[in-house]
Amino acid sequence: MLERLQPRAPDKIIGLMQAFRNDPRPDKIDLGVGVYRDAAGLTPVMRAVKAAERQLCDTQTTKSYTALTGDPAFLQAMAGLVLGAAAAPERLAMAAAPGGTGALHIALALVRLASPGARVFVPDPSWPNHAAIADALGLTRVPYRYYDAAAQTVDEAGMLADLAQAGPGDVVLVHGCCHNPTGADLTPPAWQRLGALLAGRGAPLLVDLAYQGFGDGPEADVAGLRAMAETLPEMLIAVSCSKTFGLYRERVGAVLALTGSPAARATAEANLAALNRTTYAFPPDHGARLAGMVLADPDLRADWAAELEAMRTRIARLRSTLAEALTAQSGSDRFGFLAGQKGLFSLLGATPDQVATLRETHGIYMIGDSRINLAGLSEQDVPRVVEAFLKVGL
Ligand code: PLP
Ligand code: TYF
Repeated sequence: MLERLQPRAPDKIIGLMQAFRNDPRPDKIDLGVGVYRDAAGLTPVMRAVKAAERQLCDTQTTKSYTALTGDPAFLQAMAGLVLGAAAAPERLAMAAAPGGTGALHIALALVRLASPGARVFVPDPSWPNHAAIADALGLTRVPYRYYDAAAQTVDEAGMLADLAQAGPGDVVLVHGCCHNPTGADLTPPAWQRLGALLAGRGAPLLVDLAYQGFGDGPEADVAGLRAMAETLPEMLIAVSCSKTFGLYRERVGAVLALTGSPAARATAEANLAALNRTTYAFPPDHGARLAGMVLADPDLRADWAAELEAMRTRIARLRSTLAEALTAQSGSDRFGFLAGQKGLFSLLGATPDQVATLRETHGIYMIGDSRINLAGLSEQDVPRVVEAFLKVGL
């Protein structure tokens, strides 16, 4: 039977990660996979997470099962971090999931249970897993205009025009902040206009929140989604703790589902529990518990917030350093947009040939659509990277 399986193309981002590892050149530069890196090129275990892990190791008395929806303390802490006071707890159904990817899968599976014919409106471009997950669930995908590549900004008029097609039973996927791959985010007034368009349309938002704290800070980065929680009757949020807590391989995430009433909340949560049960039963606990401990302990939380802020400012500094160097060397301001975009990623605007030459000739790795991870740069790499970008004709 298994010989009937069709071959599959590997995930392009994961494939590039492997190609980078296999490249023997000592001066290669990885601007590919989206993980935070410090000045030494490492993706550290955050200090507060390490401290919580030591504490957990010393005090944990059992590893017996938790609940199908995961550790309640973790979920309460995530609701506070993401939504603050913007959502009434009696309307909020929650479940832990393995990473933001697991949360997206469960959130879209919940949509499918509620609305089997749902169309998923996905920004163009977006993180490739959005399409992959919607397809795997058999949901129809509708791309909507999001990025104006010439202007390097959000195409708000195109987005609103396309989303006017969303109707009852559909779902609209948006990035909460630090859009992957463009780094172009909605402004607060654009969020308001999106909310006004969707209110009363019967098509809830599904917010993918994977980079809280990497843009303008942990509160500012969720201002848009909090405004939506106050405006819209229903909303789904798929949260990832991979970047914000540096917990990548532990697989920590959560679905937060804002429902229209307390009765709908109980039913939604029972359905989230059932989806978890049939997929992996209990979601992973170790990393989720660490995130919950960090957020609940004032000292650990303060240290985590300080380290997150240092990560955020390093990314912002690299953005302006690269933009300034490119501006100086090219004698034009065509790279100025890099400084103003948010989070790990921007699209350089290079052709596939230029991307290939940068990889093959210069040892500089980026995704085929010319997405770069700014945190992959070190300050001393900047002159070489700038020279290579201009040499290939950018
Ligand atoms: N959503 C976006 C836009 C991402 O870039 C990522 C990757 O980090 C995720 C969700 C989920 O990541 P993970 O499953 O590792 O938590
Ligand atoms: O976009 C990225 O690089 C990260 C990491 O299937 C990632 O979000 C990439 C691909 C994938 C899972 C995670």
